[in-house]
Amino acid sequence: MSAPVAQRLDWPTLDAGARSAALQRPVQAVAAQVRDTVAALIEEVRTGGDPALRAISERLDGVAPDAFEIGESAFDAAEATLPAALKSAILEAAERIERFHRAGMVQGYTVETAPGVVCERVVRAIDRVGLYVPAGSAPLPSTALMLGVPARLAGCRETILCTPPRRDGSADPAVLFAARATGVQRVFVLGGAQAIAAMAFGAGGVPRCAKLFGPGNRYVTEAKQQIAQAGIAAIDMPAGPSEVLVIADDGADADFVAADLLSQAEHGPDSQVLLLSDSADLLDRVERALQAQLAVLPRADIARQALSRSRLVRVDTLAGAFEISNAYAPEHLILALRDPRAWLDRVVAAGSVFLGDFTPEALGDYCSGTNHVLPTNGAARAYSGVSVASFQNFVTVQSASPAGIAAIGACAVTLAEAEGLEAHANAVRLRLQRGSAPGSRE
Ligand code: HSO
Ligand code: ZN
Repeated sequence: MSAPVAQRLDWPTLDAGARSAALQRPVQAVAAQVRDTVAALIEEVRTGGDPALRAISERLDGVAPDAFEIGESAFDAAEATLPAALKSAILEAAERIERFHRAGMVQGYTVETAPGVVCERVVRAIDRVGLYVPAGSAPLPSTALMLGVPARLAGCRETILCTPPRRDGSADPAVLFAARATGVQRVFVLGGAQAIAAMAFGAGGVPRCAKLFGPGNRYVTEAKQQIAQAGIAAIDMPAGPSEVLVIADDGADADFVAADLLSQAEHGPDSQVLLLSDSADLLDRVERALQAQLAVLPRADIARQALSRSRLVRVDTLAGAFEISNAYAPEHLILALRDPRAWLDRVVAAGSVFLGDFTPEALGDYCSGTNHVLPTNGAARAYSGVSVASFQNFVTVQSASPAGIAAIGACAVTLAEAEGLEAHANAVRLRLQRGSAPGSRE
């Protein structure tokens, strides 16, 4: 038997310390070096503008194009190089993503909370948004769909997309095709922390964006974090490496489970993979299936590194597995269970849940309709995945008639007096007096 691919743990025998260690994400030593490098890049773009951006691209990506922006003819050329099957898959996926996201759109609403007092909430699109689509070891046209479709549904006036250059300075053609299919207006070949800074400040022809979206490597993630902390632009969510937690019972198909674990592990060496099962036999079978599938996986090297820090855990009961999962709050949760829907109520914290043997995460990654930009690193405890609402602001509106303020003014005055805020009380009293004066309008 070959060396184990992942750590095996027996939950009931672990003490509290070992349990919490088992649920640790791989240490994301946002090394001081990453923090400092990113801070320096952001500062360079902020103060140096276009020439700085060009110099950084040359230094880090080895290319400094005359213009970062993709022109119409480059879109056409990209489209011409793509196989027809890929183009129709992109369009097919976009359609289902649109259908699902459209159904979840939030409408404005109006309530008369007292006679003459009307309160409303209206929905407004964020004016200009910036999307980041990674293209490191694998270009991700699917990410262009996951961000571009809801941005269009939200009605954003302008949607900008940045994606890193390939060696020859061009952008990935499938990313360009997906961007154009979703209606993204402008695409720039610009990667890394410098792309985030360009969208945040406006540089290199990239206009300044109010909110930035999308996954990326440590530098991109750190740049988004720093930009958000400094209040320069908003971001979709704090992000980290991709992760999956699978809860499987004895009836699960070990080949399916192994394939799901590997599809997460192949994303990057820092991907996090967890399997919980009440069946030691299933864990054995999955381990064998992992070995077999790894032997022929093109990205086996990456997957092995991720798996070496991942865990296959035997638990006493499936109910216990859900407690562990909720504590961990995975980005993706796969329930490889005989009656998965019956367990769904137990899920409190997860980015996206996949029910049953025939629902691999890969469907959600690409084309079932849900979004794949999801909270990682435990953020699923309090954050949700990207939706149309992520691209909108919700503005409340109210109007009171003289009768309206007469109906609720006393309430405001009492509360203002209790808080010792006399100007507040006065603002209401003045209207109450004026409103009750002879000749005042109802
Ligand atoms: N699983 C990734 C998304 C992705 N997978 C894109 C394939 N392409 C993070 O949720
Ligand atoms: Zn994936």
